[in-house]
Amino acid sequence: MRTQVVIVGAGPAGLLLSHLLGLEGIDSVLVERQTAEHVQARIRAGMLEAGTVELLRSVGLGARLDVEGMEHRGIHLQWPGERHHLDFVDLVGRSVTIYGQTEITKDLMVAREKAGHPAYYSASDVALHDVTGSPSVTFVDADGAAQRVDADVVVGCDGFHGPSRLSIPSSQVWERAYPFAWLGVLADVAPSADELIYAWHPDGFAMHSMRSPRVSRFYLQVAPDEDIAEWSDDRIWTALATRLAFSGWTLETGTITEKSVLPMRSFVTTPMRHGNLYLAGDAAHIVPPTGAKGLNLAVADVALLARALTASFRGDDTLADAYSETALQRVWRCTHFSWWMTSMLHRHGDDFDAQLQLAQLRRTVSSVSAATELADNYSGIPL
Ligand code: FAS
Ligand code: PHB
Repeated sequence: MRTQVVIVGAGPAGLLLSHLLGLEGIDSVLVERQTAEHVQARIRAGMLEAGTVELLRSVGLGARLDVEGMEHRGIHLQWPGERHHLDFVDLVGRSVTIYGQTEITKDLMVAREKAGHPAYYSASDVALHDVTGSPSVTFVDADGAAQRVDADVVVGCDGFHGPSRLSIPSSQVWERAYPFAWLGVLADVAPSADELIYAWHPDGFAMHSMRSPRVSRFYLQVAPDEDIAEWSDDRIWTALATRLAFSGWTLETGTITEKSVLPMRSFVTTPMRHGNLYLAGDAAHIVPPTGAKGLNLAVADVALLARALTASFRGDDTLADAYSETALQRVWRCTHFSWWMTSMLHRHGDDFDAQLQLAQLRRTVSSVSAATELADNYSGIPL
């Protein structure tokens, strides 16, 4: 096969890039290791920045988002005895929206089906070749047949564990592992709060999020090597009720439908381009999910890369030559913000550290300038 852009990975980054390129008349082929059902079923991100919502609407992906998305003015920050709402609309004029990554993936797959761009799911032995010359990707397709796609450009959207990053010989890596993980919980119960609650607690961080008026999403700080088998549903609800406790407020419980331990790390690889190979999304960077940046950063990479590749195919390489440097400015801003939110809210270190965290939380909810800095970053500095 021959195409203009071959994309490795059909998560949100790969699917959105293919969609954006298709709107500009640029052909692409997607090569994905898992089945489409597996990709759709992955429970991951939930919070969209204002810019992400605007972008999805502008490219014909806003229909279900506008009906099922839950627009929020801000978030609650909490510690024992205190709960404070930060109103992002008042502070920076931007809201945020809860709309699960699974829903975005479904919308993108439907759009791709309609556009008719080829996508190979259940591909194995995926390999990249000659990325600085005439790139190609080889793989074995779902029927066991050996395939090769020749392209002008190859884009690695294959996440943290994909092969694309390893095709950049001189890449530099920055990494920070955190001394804790998140236990993620999905439950069939109406949210007990109107907007997200981020709670600092001596026992550890907890968050109340949601997916719909009938489905709630929760996170608990646990040890990095926590065994999920140690967490019965009762233990989960007891820990959530303790860490989210607030006078006059009740946490509603329900049937837990999914629970898993999610690792926490900060990871950046540079450069994000090598010859005719570009990286976008988790293939190039990972942020701890405390700042709700992972998915939004992948969208920002892809929006930038789609513009750069479109201009390049039309004869102007200026944006493509600047892609890595431009994308990394946002990557490092979001990496810092995610690290800052994680460091402020997760219990670690000694009592002195706890006092510093509480001082930061009190400052953030009592100072307009401090609250504005959080609101500006969380709601998404404009693309
Ligand atoms: P993805 O990892 O989503 O997609 C990469 C795709 O490449 C996958 O479909 C994979 O199967 C495929 N692939 C891998 N190797 C391949 C190969 N060799 N050949 C072909 N295909 C290959 N972000 C938040 O904002 N909030 C959250 O709560 C949150 N929770 C998360 C929980 C988990 C367990 C993980 C891993 C991430 C979470 N994230 C969260 C971040 C997440 O949403 C990512 O930022 C988002 O999925 C990034 O999208 P992609 O860059 O497309 O990467
Ligand atoms: C989620 O709803 O999954 C979610 C929301 C905000 C975060 C992390 C995860 O910071």
